[in-house]
Amino acid sequence: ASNRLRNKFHGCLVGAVLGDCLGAIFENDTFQSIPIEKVQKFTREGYKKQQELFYTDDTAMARSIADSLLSKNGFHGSDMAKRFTEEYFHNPYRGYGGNVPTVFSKLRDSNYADPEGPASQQFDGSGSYGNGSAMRVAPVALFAYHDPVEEAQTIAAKTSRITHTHPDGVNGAIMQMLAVRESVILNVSQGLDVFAFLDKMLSQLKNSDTSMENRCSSYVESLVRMCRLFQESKSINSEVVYRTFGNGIAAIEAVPAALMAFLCIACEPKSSFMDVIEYAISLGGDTDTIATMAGAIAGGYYGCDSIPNGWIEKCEGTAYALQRADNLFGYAVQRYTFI
Ligand code: F2R
Ligand code: MG
Ligand code: MG
Ligand code: MG
Repeated sequence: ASNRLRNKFHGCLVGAVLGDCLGAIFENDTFQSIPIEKVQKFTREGYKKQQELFYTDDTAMARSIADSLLSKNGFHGSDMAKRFTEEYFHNPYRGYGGNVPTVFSKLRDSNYADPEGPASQQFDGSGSYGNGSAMRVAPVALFAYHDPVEEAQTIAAKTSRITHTHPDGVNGAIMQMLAVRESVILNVSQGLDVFAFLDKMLSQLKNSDTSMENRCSSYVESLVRMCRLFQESKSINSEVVYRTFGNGIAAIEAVPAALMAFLCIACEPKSSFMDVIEYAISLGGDTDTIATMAGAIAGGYYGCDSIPNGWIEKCEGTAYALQRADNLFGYAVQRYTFI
């Protein structure tokens, strides 16, 4: 059982990196311009001709989250803010969102004294609703794996507020963390019960401290829509997903799109990690971010053994992801025995 869980931790973080690196190739392509066949031409053969596929801000920030949680044995706002910022100034060319660099500059200028302050000033005080805090949250699900779900939700919210304080940003990070957590809990050999998955997410979102945000209703609404779509048909094509949820940079579009990519594929009798990534990319739009989130969920579900070696070898940062997944596994196990 312990090896199975370790394999799922590996799959989760490596899956996130692969979704980012492969998805980045198609970033901003429209839904119509990338049918699944075009995606597969690259993900099955075309990628082999590339020397390396590079990760973007999604992975850069996820690494800072894992590093900070592990080094501080928990959430530490100033430390995490410093790591995000130093990583950004070390390499600002990872395709960061349009406005988030302002947060990094202000954090650095104020010596990280108020980790949520600069983010709360974004967009005239409404905060960012971009998907930038959901895209990087997977390590939180692993770090707090053996903690009560409320604790995991609180940490996810705190990591979000360093850059994204808008309720849709914060709740998007919580929703993505919950999806990753559940995928790691589930046993792939038992098959996926989509309705049980969605019911659990619904009750956790409703009962969580997201109610403080007063806007979790947007995501609750998305989950209810997912239930309805699956009630109508078990096989949902990508056009329905794209038209219902969108594929944009707003968390309220990208987070549900990523979860749907996982659910639509994983509920099929024969499915794989590769199918989830390809489906996620074929949605178009913010492909690196939709695929990194779908990749974290799918990797946590199927485990690292199910991930193509060719992809792992070509993508930048997979060795680091494996190492950090091991560290998080060690931490979670140690906490479990302590609890
Ligand atoms: N940005 C990209 N991809 C484009 C790459 C362009 C790059 N500069 C280049 O050409 O090299 N990808 C990455 O950005 C997304 C995550 O963004 P994040 O961290 O959420 O950024 P930000 O700036 O906070 O928000 C993004 C945009 O959303 C709109 N927005 C957000 N909140 C808003 C609000 N309250 N009111 C109005 N607009 C709001 C703004 O347009 C922001 O610029 C990921 O896709 C990552 O891969
Ligand atoms: Mg990116
Ligand atoms: Mg398409
Ligand atoms: Mg993106």
